[in-house]
Amino acid sequence: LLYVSRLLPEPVMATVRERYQLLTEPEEGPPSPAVLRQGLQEATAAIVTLSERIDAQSLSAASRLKVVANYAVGYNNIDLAAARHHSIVLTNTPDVLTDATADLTWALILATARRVVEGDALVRAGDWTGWSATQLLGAEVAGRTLGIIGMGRIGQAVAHRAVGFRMPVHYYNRGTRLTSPPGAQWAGVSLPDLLRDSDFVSVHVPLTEQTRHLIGASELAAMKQTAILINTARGPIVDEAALVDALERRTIAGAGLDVYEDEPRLHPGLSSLPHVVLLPHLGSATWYARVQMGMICLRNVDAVLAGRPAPNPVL
Ligand code: 8YV
Repeated sequence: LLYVSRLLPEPVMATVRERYQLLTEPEEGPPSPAVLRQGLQEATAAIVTLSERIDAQSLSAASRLKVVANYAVGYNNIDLAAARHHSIVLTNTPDVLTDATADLTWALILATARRVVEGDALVRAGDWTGWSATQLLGAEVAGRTLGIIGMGRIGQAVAHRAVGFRMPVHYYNRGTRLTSPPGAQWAGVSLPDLLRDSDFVSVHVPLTEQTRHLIGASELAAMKQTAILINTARGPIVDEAALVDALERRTIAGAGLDVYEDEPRLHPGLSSLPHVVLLPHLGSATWYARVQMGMICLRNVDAVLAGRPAPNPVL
């Protein structure tokens, strides 16, 4: 018996239905807490999304559950220690969403720097009165310094794309030093140096107790007044109240956000700022990535239920 917490793209659902008996028919929106609890309690395998909070209590009641396949690369929605304690295998969906998320990061870099959304709104509203030498001037992107916080799979994919823009990449990483690929200029630096020198600061670390509010008031204050902050990782890595304050006081020039501290709730003030671009957590939202994420979940469920090791365990 398989529990799928939400409706996934049709090719995934078709494969799910071919191979498994579904515990309940998933819906487009979030499951009610009762349905989620029951799903975890009765199923032998579950596919859940990042928006489903899987806590110690629900895992301790999940006596039949062998595997939770998280339909995401991040897994901050799941109590890892509890899963480990109950010997429930937890898996994620790495790699297939790396390019999609890196592309979206660049969409936000370009959209914020070049005021794409403001321009679109102006034209749509019928307020464009003609070309002007001073209208909607933005920031230069090519040749500027790109700061990347977290050089894992997605951070590196963002850095690779900087070559075409002739942008030196300053990265802050806990791990080992990386060698620059041909044509690129990558330099490992400290976080204060990265914040001081970067024209674009992009966040690519997972959400953990160590990274919560990694970017707070003092980090924002350390950024250039002309700098733009991009977050396609996790909302709580940035102190949103401090970010709104910095944007209101114009101590930084703008922000491109795909993730928020308390999704889908927006911090008051954020939506009225003209120099931010706000997306509804679309990082992996391509057909390719979202279908492959589902197929990876199924591969992991298949393996664990057949007594084989999961291909993408996070525990
Ligand atoms: C998902 C994500 O869209 O993979 C992740 O960690 O944030 C996104 O790919 C989302 O988490 C759906 O579960």
